[in-house]
Amino acid sequence: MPLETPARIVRELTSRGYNADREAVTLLANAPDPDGALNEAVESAPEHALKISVEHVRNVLDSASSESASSASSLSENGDVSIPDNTPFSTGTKNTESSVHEVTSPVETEGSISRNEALQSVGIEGDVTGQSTGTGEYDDFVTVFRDRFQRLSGQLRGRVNARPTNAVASMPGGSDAAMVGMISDIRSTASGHWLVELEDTNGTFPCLIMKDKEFASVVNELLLDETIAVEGTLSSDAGILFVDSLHFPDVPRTYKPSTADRHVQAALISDVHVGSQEFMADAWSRFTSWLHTEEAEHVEYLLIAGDMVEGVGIYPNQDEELDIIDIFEQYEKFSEYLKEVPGDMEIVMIPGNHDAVRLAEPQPGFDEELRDIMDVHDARITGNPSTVTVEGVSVLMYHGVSLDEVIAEMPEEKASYEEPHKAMYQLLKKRHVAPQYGGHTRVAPEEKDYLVIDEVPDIFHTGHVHKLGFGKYHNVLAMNSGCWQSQTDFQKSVNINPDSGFAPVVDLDTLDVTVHKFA
Ligand code: D5M
Ligand code: FE
Ligand code: ZN
Repeated sequence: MPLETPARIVRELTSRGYNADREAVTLLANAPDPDGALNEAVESAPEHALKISVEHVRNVLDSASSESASSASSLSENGDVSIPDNTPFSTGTKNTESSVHEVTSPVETEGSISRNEALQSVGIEGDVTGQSTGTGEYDDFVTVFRDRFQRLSGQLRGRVNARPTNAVASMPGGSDAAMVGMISDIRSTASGHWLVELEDTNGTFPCLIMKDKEFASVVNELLLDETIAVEGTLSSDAGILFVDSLHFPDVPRTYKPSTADRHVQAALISDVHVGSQEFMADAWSRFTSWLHTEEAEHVEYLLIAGDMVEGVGIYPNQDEELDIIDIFEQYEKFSEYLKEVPGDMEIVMIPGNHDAVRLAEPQPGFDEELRDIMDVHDARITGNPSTVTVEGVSVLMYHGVSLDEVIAEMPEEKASYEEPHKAMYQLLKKRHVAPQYGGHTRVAPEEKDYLVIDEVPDIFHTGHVHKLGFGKYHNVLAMNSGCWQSQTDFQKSVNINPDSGFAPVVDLDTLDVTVHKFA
């Protein structure tokens, strides 16, 4: 009897329009006649069933064992299975808490495994879907900036004895003073010092950071529009503040992340790009078949941080690399791939810049038409960004378009494509997922700024730059999750080497990471 790979069974079921419990797939795979059992399970499934359940398969198997059914084995054309290679290897990602292993061939599953769906819990906050009020008028921009400033300055005010810019302007020359403001300009002076203009709701005030100050190197991490606090001494005419210290809203160093009460794991992925010629279907199927194995039994959550599909008209000449040119067909295909994920896992997904929602952030979750296409798995669909609380662990999910900008603006050691998690640290430090306005990242004005990081998350999950990198920033796990698309022509032309086919898995009880490679 050949061993059947669960992946092949899942694919067969998927092609016939069914999703299946992992346990059901395992039972089918281990049946004496898997094809016969699968055929019978499908034929006897209730008319409107979307999912083949484990009870259903048991019934089929029970009756088969008494009748001794048999049928031609159309499923066993590549029925050989090999054990995953657990040899650790390096991906260049430095993190002592992580281990990496490679799964390059279909994986075997033994016995039945099922996840206890009753223990799973997912909560969502900060989702703009259905809440968007912005009309794009000038007033909306004023409102959203005021909201941003109020909330971020609130985080800083307790730490310095700040006064409004107009009050500082009327203080006697030489006084000590502190201010909280948004950066409206950064210039270097003729003598190599830095002039940073801060703006609050009362006006603006120029602040000078001397090049020989210990903290002067912090200037290269400042972005326009971010909110900071400064302390220093006023010039004799009270026209400028000489800065002695500078503060970001930041994450407290002593932040204690919450963890789950049981051993349960979440796979964090992004940038699937179905519809692109470079979408790695084989790696994806190896991943989803692995999810059906015992080794993945604790992986109960799958978080997808945007770019489900390749989309159309996203970048110039993108159409030359499209495998599927119709956007709806891309989502239909994506949902086929989603069906391969065990039915007893919870999926949460947000859109990215390739998805068919508005490009400006915050991006609402998919509309009804796309939800209908993707409802094969009861996935939770929420906006970009959103805070998703999984068994008590809060995960800030954000696609990551602003990372390109942070990486472009900052020196290599502070943010780079090789270490995308460091660019994420900058966003945590600024407590805003897209601090700089008017650049690459399009921002839609709303009544409140959904892009402010009000509460410190336990995990920060982004994608977009197609590089895998993770690390801890003040105990917050920052994870940028790679992609499922091999190098595109554009990426070749600019020397971007994507990390494709990786699934980082986080232990929600410890926040430790294991990276699994499927390509
Ligand atoms: O983009 C993946 C990464 O590649 C992200 O860092 C942007 C960059 N990228 C990809 N294509 C282009 C083009 N055509 N212009 C500029 N930057 C690009 P993603 O949007 O997730 O595919
Ligand atoms: Fe992408
Ligand atoms: Zn993207």
